[in-house]
Amino acid sequence: MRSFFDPRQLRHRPVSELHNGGFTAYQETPDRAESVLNAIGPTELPRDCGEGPILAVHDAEYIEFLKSAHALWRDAGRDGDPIPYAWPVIGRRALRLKRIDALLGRFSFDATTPIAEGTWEAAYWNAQTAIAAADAVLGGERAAFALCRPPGHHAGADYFGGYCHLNVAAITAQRARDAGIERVAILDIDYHHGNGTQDIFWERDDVFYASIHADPATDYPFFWGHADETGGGPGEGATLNLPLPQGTRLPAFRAAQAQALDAIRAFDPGLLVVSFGADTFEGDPISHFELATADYRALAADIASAGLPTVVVQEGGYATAALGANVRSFLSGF
Ligand code: SP5
Ligand code: ZN
Repeated sequence: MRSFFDPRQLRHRPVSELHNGGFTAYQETPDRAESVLNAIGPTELPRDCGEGPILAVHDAEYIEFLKSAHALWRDAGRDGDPIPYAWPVIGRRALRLKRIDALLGRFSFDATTPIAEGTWEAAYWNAQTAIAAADAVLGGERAAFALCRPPGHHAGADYFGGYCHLNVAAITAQRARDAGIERVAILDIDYHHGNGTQDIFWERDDVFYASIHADPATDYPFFWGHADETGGGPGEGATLNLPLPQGTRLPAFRAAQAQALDAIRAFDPGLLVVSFGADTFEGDPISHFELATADYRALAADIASAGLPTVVVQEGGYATAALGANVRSFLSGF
């Protein structure tokens, strides 16, 4: 399978994150990408398609913020990495505040995702990597893999969080729409619900979003991903949430995925985007499902049997030493 990656994706290197009330080493490390690269063999560099495909999903003021946040933080005399701490939850008035701390709150939904010096550059090339995989499939490949890092599915049109800045699955889906594919489906099998992807396509009937994830009653991101969230307005019925309990193993996961694939087949998309997180792995340090390395091949084989042109984008997976083997197992199922 053709795979894409750009080494500039490694330039996002926050030092620490707020976790369970203290600061711990940042989990979403550049080593994750190295683990995958070592396991899957050579990847292709993306070409530079510019900001157009990013702005087809994300708000222009949010992109300007991402580019400038780290410099504004330094201008304010700060060390370390920018982390938000106050949010405009009540009323969310469209105040055009300039102070970096206000901007950080305006454009985020959690405090776990610092913006480091190289974050914009990494996010930009991360998006180009996804676009390159999309273009390969739009050009006739049966399937392609984008080694996306940082991940994307928690990022909304105008917010970051959950280790994500640009929503690579959404950018991929929109790229296909703009190339003339009438209906696109996204299957999200990261351990966490992809709240950003759901928000972006909530009211749309041209992009179907199906997610299998840990029950948000017990797991991050808590406020999205419950089974009764099915889309709004014209998008009613084009969102499918299948939360599962902690401790889930292959049989229950596979059954949920079969249900999602049935719904996707009924939607009859011209292209499938898979948000693949390997944080469902039994050895994952922050998650609580019990999938084994060989299980990923079985899950991918089920997805492949849907017979749809497919773009796989990497999302989470924090058991770094095993990540490469888990991704290789998944890709082998195609
Ligand atoms: C893309 C992705 O996988 N993002 C995940 C972001 C998760 N951030 C918060 C996780 C909080 C986990 N709490 C774990 C408690 C472990 N005992
Ligand atoms: Zn995750």
